[in-house]
Amino acid sequence: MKFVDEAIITVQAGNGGSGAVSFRREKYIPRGGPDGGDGGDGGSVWVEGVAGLGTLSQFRVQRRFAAKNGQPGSGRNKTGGKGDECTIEVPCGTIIHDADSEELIGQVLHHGQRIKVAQGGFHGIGNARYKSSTNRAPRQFSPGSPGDTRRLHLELKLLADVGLLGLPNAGKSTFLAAASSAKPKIANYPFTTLNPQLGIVDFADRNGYSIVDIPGLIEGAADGAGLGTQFLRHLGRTRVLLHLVDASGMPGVPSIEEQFAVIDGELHNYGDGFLVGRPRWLVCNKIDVLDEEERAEVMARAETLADDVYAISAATREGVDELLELISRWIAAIKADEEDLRVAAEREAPPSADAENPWAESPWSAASDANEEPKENGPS
Ligand SMILES: Nc1nc2c(ncn2[C@@H]2O[C@H](COP(=O)(O)OP(=O)(O)OP(=O)(O)O)[C@@H](O)[C@H]2O)c(=O)[nH]1
Ligand SMILES: [Mg+2]
Repeated sequence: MKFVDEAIITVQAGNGGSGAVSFRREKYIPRGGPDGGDGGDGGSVWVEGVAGLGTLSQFRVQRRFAAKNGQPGSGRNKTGGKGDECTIEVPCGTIIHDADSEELIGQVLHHGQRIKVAQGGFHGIGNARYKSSTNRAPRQFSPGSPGDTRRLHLELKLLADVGLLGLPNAGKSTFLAAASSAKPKIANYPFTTLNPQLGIVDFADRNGYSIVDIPGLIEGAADGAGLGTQFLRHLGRTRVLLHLVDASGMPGVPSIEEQFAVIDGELHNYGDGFLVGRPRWLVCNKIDVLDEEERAEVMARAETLADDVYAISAATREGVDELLELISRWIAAIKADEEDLRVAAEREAPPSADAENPWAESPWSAASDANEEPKENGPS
């Protein structure tokens, strides 16, 4: 199964309706003036975020989207009707580029956010409006202008603060279920999780954060083995990665050192290794099956692998709340640092000083607001 979180689609806005050439013809009024009405505007194409959607796979089936043309004007000064808009629903986290120029068109971050991706054509003018003192019977009119047609490259990046990494069966989905109200599928076989899942960790007294669970990685994933590394892109903007290992030591389960090395190797092979430098905490899971002595031994070994090491049982929730608490503080501290950097950069004047801030170019910084059309002003 190939997970589709990229798609190329073609969008076509409606053409503007032509203006009409017409003259009043009524009994007893022999030479009525011009009464050709204007055309209607062509419909535009919009992309809109919808919270319930999780993939771009629908664009494997439908790749062309068109809004309707405006109607031509007609006699008796009748204006043509506007062409209907076309709205394309996408998951939140969809980035839109022009597929040909590679220009960034915008990012759909919130439910209900709308971005215009193809402008409908402007209406043509009917001959009634060309009437002047020197030309009382104009035959001029203008045709409507054509609507935009463009190819769009859509790319989905889930928005998450925390990313889960690990071999199949490490217990990532069990952890997500313990940490949030998400209900991922959990089973004792590899590749239970086939699509990324998002869960929100809620706190009564402060902001929560989101966790993304991706399918397990295996050796060679960077070269396409298993479900490959196509999901690693979702980890690209997280603030901390939790690398889960199965520490149960059960028969058939590789040692934590082996598990760690496989994932570490794949991170090095993915892209230009950009995930390697990310904050990554090692989480030894399934400690419920270990006694005190075994736990101490596993943790001593884990500490030789990583700086930040935790022990949990996702199944019994032991250690889970403590870990969630630490993550909350970590994220709060990073956000405070980002804010300091932003303020300092602003004080030192040139806006380009933002380059200091690693999150400045993040697609999730609020930079896309210019593209955001308030829904009330959107077409009905
Ligand atoms: N004893 C014990 N079993 C656990 C624990 N956490 C998960 N398991 C079991 O380990 C198996 C795999 O759990 P999942 O959460 O599906 O693992 P995963 O990492 O999401 O696996 P994939 O989706 O296949 O990559 C299931 O049978 C879980 O019940 C734990 O803390 N203790
Ligand atoms: Mg899973």
